[in-house]
Amino acid sequence: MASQAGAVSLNQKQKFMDVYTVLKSELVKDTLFEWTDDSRQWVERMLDYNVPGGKLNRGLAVIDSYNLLQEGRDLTEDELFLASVLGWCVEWFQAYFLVHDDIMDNSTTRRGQPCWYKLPKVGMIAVNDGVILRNHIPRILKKYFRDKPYYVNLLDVFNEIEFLTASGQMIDLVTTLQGEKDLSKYTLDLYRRIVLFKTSYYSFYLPVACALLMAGEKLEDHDLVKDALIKMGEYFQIQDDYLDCYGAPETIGKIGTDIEDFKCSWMVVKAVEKCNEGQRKILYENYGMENHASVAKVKALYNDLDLKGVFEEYESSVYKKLTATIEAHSSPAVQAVLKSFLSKIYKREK
Ligand code: DMA
Ligand code: MG
Ligand code: MG
Ligand code: MG
Repeated sequence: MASQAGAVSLNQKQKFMDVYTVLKSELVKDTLFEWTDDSRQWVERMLDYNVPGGKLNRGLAVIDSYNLLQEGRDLTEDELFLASVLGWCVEWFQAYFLVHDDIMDNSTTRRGQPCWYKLPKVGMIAVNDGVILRNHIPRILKKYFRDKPYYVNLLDVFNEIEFLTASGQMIDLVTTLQGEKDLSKYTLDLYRRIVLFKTSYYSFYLPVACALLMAGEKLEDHDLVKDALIKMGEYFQIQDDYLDCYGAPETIGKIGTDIEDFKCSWMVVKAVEKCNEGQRKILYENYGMENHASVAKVKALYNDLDLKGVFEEYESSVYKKLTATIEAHSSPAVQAVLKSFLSKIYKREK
C-alpha cells in the first residue's frame, strides 16, 4: 500500500471517493437537525456539485503525507479510512472557500461548470451553502475523532487556518477597492502577503498538518516543513495567476477574471515592474475594466513585456530553490512528503 512519492493510483482515488459517499450519506442523516426530503436533496445536490469535482490534490495529499510519514509501513484499513476522512475535511474546507470566492470575484465557471451561485435556483443561497460546508467539518471530526488525543488540535488547526485564509481573502479584496486606482501599490511584497494568507496555509500546510497530527506529531516541532510548504504555496498561486491569463479554460475549468477584478495578480505586479512610461499609461487606463477591449489591451501588454518568458524563468528558478530547500531537510520521510507536493505542481497546466 505504501505508494511512490507523488503517485496516487486509480484504485486509491476510487477508495477515496467511496469515503466521500459514506460521509455525504451520514451528513444528510445528522440527527442534530430535523430533515425533510427537500432539505436532504438540497444538501446532497450542493455537496455533489461543490465538493468532489476538483483535482482532489489537497485531500489526497493528506493520505499521501500520512503514508510517507509511516516510512513504508503499510497502513491499516482503519488508518487509511481516517486519513481519507481528514482529506475530505480539507476538500470540504476548500469547497466552502471557493463557493464564496466565486461570488466575491464575480466568476462564471469553476471546475468546468457554472459556479454554484450562478445556477438560477441557487443565487445567494450559495452564501449559506458555504456556511453549511464549513460546518460539516466539525460534524465529521466529532463523529470520527472525538476520542483521539489530537481531536482538539485538529479542530484548532481548521479554525486557525480558516482565520488566516479569510484574512487573506480580505486583503485580496480590499486592495482592489478602486478609489484612485493606484497600481503603484501592487508590489511583490503586497502580493506575497496576500498569497501567504489566502492560499499557502490552506492549500499546502493544512493537508500536511492533518497528517502530522494523525501521526501523533506536535505541529510546533515542524516549523521547517511549514516554511517549505508555504514557499510552495506561493509558487502555486503564481501559477494560478499565470493560468488566469494564459491557461486554457477547457483545461483549468474556469475563466479568468483577475484583469477585470483589478486583482493584485503576479502578472500585473510583474507588468508594473517591467513597463515603460507609455506602457504604464495603457495599464493604468485599462486594468480593472469590465470590457473586452480593455482586457485585450492588458493581455497584449503582457505579451509585449514577455510575461510568459518571465514566468518560465521564475518557474525553473523556484523549482531549483525549492528542491535545494527540500534536500537540506534531515528526515527522508519529510523530504518525500515535500518532493511529492512539488512534483505534483511543477509545470502544471491545470
Ligand atoms: C484563491 O484565489 C483563494 C481562495 C481562498 C479560494 P483565486 O480567487 O485566485 O482562486 P481562483 O482563481 O480559483 O478563483
Ligand atoms: Mg477567484
Ligand atoms: Mg479570489
Ligand atoms: Mg485565480
